[in-house]
Amino acid sequence: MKCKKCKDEAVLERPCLCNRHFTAYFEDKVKNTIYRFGLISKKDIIAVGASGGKDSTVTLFLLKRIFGNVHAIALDEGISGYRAKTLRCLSFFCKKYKIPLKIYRYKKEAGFNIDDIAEKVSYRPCSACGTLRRHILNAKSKGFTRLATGHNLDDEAQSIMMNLLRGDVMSNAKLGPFSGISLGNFIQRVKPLYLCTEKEVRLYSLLMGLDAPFTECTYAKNSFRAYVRDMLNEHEDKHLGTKERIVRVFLKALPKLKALYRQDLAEQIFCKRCGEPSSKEICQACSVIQRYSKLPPTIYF
Ligand code: Q46
Ligand code: ZN
Ligand code: ZN
Repeated sequence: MKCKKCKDEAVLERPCLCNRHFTAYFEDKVKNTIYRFGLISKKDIIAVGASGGKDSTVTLFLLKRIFGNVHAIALDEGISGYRAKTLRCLSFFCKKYKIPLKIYRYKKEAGFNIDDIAEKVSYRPCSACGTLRRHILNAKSKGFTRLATGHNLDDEAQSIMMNLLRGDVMSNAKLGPFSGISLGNFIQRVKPLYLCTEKEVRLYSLLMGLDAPFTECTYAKNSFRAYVRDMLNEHEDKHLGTKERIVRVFLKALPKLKALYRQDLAEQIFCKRCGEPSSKEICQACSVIQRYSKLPPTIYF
């Protein structure tokens, strides 16, 4: 396979580009996404929700290059055999590129590790884990004007389909490159890799020698997301461009979806326990903390 621009050996089939042209194509795509959707401006104080994985590491790397000043915020959920490794890589990366890094631990912020609750309940801990992640990231992003995440096109196509399959259309109104609820105490979340496929992000990370591990959380196996991901990948193999089409059509419908749910999304009060914005008297994160703190201690025989 030869690059369609210079006839050098191609590193990617679609689009068919060599190392040099792919790198330029990828970086242009990210910059265009930022400018097209107005995700970040020079005045912004940027935090990146980093995990040490390839997506958030590529996001950190490119935002540092484009805007010069970025901070990394990482969470340690307390998942053995997984998070320690990615956080080690992240610390190394941040040191190398002189990016300030703050790590917050669930154990300290919520009082328990995800492993602690996983061994006491028969269901997957992902819902509790995700609720705490959103909550802690929002609470620790005070002082920043943007929270960038590493979500790519594959992630977005999966989220759109997952919400549709659940019949939860309102959650789709919170998606998009400029996502979440841009109100009050919620930090604005942005997704610079929104139009980049997972394959492109992985290749860019490899070509730039970013050394981000491609590991997956132990609890991700057999999850609903993994099911939708496999389904979309299978469809993509047979019908090239499926995921891109889902996201492009979704982007056309998004303004109408946001308008439809504007009222519901705007309704926010402040949690009686933690003071963070919430749609109920006690926010979801505080309810999670309350529920899991009451679990009996594990008895080892
Ligand atoms: S980290 Fe947490 Fe994920 Fe692991 S426990 Fe589930 S939500 S799968 S992205
Ligand atoms: Zn080329
Ligand atoms: Zn709360």
